[in-house]
Amino acid sequence: MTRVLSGLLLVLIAVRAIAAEPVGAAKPVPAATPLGMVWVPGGEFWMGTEEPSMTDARPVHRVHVDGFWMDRTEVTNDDFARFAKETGHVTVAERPLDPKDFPGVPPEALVPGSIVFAPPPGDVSLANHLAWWSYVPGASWRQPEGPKSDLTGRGRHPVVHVAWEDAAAYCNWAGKRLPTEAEFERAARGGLDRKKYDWGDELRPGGKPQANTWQGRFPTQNSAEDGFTGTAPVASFPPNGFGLHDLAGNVWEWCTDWYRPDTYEKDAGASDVARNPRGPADSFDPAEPGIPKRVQRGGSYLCSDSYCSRYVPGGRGKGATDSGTTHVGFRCVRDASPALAPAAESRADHER
Ligand SMILES: [Ca+2]
Ligand SMILES: [Cu+2]
Repeated sequence: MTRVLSGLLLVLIAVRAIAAEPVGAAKPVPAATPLGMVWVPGGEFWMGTEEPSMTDARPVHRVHVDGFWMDRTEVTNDDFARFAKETGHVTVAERPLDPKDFPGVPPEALVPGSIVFAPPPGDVSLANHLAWWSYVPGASWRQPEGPKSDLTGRGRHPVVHVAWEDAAAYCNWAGKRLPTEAEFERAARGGLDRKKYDWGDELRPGGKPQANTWQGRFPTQNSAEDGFTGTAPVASFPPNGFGLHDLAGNVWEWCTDWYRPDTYEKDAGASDVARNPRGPADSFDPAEPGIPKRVQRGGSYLCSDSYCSRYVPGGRGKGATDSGTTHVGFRCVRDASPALAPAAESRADHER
């Protein structure tokens, strides 16, 4: 049951801020804005975090990304429903399971489904993520908690239970693509430099929660001080400096890059500034070798400072490409067409 186990990797990690320094100057916004998208100016920034426990996000290194358009919010259930209706797309979680992929599992047990979060009845070891994740037959984006659930009242919530290829297919249909990991972090930082959070150094400025995460004792007590125990309708929280919502918390978001823990080391060693990095050529997660994984970013409503604080802008996540869960979604980006590209971003800058 690789699909079940491979989506379960959440690592206990905390983060600390590091000293600030100015980032590359913001570029002007092109005139014609695609519907529902926001311009993320190209430039250089410090990518990663020096947090010692977050070994795969080190070292902090210089990265340049070209400007691009990004969806202002995560893709919603309403959005995804339009796509599924128009294209007939059947998500990975809805497809029959191939017995070849699950040797030793009896055929009657091969029921399509997905991985659902369920708080355990009592305290459990935070090392045992199987205590709060379970494979639920029939769970999919249409029925996020299984056959007895549906999307009533959740049209504006982010779509969940999407595998990487479902997300990529949606973006392709929309004339867009998934972001690279570097693009996601550039966007998440909102023009700020090496801040602890997407919005600054303070978790709750003025006492106001800035993202949908977990308050209370994970995974048994969710006090929902931010107003939400599960996913929240997109844009329920203030936008960051670029006008983008929920790049921290709510749901993890798929990126294009393959996941490897040594990507940053290699990028940092190869040049002073990594330009438009697209990730390694293949995937390797020492915790689950042999399971191809892509990067996920932004953390989710299950992130808490006591368990997993990888919703911070430098934090990295990963997921088996064929697995979605109750807290994995996505959004799309689009390249600037040459006609729309800001004049200030010169050819020379692009091609260096
Ligand atoms: Ca919450
Ligand atoms: Cu987390």
